[in-house]
Amino acid sequence: MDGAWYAGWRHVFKLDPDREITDEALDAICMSGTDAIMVGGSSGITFDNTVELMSRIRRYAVDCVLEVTSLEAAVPGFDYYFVPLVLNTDDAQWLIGRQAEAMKEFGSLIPWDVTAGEGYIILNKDATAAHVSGARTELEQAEVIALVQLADRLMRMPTIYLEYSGTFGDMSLVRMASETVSQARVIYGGGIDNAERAAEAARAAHTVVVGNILYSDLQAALSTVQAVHNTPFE
Ligand code: 1GP
Repeated sequence: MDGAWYAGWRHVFKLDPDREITDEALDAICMSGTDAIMVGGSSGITFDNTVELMSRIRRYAVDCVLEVTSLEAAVPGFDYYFVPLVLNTDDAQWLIGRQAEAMKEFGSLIPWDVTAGEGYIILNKDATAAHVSGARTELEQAEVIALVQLADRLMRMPTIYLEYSGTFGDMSLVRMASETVSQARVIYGGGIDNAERAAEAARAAHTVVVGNILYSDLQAALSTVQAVHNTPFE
């Protein structure tokens, strides 16, 4: 993980191409001091809305990464790419099938030096991503840690994303995951809606992702940047 393009990212804002964001709000987000903007979402993602959002973010110097969840919306021009593999689904298309399809289609065009896999573990049963991918979210702690070990040690995944989108997760589990990994970076996302929660997540995970609150309380969202940057990973 040392030296990788995502290795220094502590705070990331996640923007959904399928949701409206004003120029003023986008300016504040891109100038906030966040380490990167991730573009991604679980529904309504198209080539056109992804290109549109990318070109607006590209006016700023901030790093911009696309989380690629559909072949149609694999847009060139981002700084970096994350490819999620859903580890807690029984539906193999979300673990490896769609990704294999993408390799078949675009393998020779993929910029490998700026592309990294995400071992995705979805832990909120109400998250759209859980519905879409058929994720088994009701996992015991030991089962989650087993997946983390598998992703880190056996698959050598560079990042492992504990996804609680829409709800604040179990920080003791996130901490345990971060303590378990030998080389992967643990990314946490879900339900961060104020500076206190951001700091709590920053103590437990290597990278903290803030999404939804950008659309409902921009000031609260912006306050998470400093909170994360002022909090050491323990
Ligand atoms: C979503 O993990 C991110 O993919 C962030 O979650 O939208 O709940 O902040 P929230």
